[in-house]
Amino acid sequence: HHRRTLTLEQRAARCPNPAGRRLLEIISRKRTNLCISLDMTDSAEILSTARLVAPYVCLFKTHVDIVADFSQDFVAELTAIAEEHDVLIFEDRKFADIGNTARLQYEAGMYRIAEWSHFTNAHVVSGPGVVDGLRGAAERLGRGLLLLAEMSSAGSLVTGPVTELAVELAAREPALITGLIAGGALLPDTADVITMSPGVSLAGEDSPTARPAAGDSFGQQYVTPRRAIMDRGTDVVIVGRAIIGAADPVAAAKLHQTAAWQAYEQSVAH
Ligand code: 6AU
Repeated sequence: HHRRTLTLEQRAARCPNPAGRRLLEIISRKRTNLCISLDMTDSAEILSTARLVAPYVCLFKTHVDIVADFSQDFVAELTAIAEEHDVLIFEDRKFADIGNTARLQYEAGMYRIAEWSHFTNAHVVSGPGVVDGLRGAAERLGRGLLLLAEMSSAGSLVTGPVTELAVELAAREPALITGLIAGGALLPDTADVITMSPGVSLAGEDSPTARPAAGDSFGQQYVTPRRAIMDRGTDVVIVGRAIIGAADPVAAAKLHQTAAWQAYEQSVAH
């Protein structure tokens, strides 16, 4: 089992990034380390699902470029739901260009991601300049950056030197790079970096009970919250279709929250 040395409260108190600190406080207060991936294309559907699952999650993850009827009113509404329920927002934009283009994509265009998203993520395949492109708005607005250090999809090339660069940048500057997207912890909890893992489902490949749905037809691969959190040491599990595609999304959210929180608590108990 992965070893944690700090409590959530200790991690929150020393977290050098404002969005990261708020997230750790929410996780501890609401007893949930579940991030819901709201991968739906209709804004009304996203908002109604967000309202239903809000009590059970710490983070709403969006892909605004798949929303057919995107508007700033949609963002305002999602923000209101998030504030009412003590949830933060993570736009899963996966910036990957040169720094200057990433800067414009983050701050401008019709989405204006930096204005409303507490967290966003970036690939480091183009080198560390992408972080410098995102830095200005992130520091001005107190946002947190998450770097992709590993991916959940089969055949991923986010490995080796790409993983190493993401880990090195996060370890060097946790005040800006508040987290890593990875299958498990790549740094000790004293590094002040929050790990978030996608590719999680109660029907993951190691599920003892569910008939394993170990992936989808596009190369996605799933493990259970328990494996991601207890065995691999991740902090936050990102769950999409196992909740939003369930017959009863609220029941599925509760089940994933409970499993993920129990796994977290067991991995801090000494
Ligand atoms: O639970 P799912 O498979 O329905 O959705 C997983 C979500 C999707 C992906 O775009 C995202 O997680 N994701 C990411 C992220 C969060 O950056 C990285 C990755 O390696 N795999 C992955 O699935 O919205």
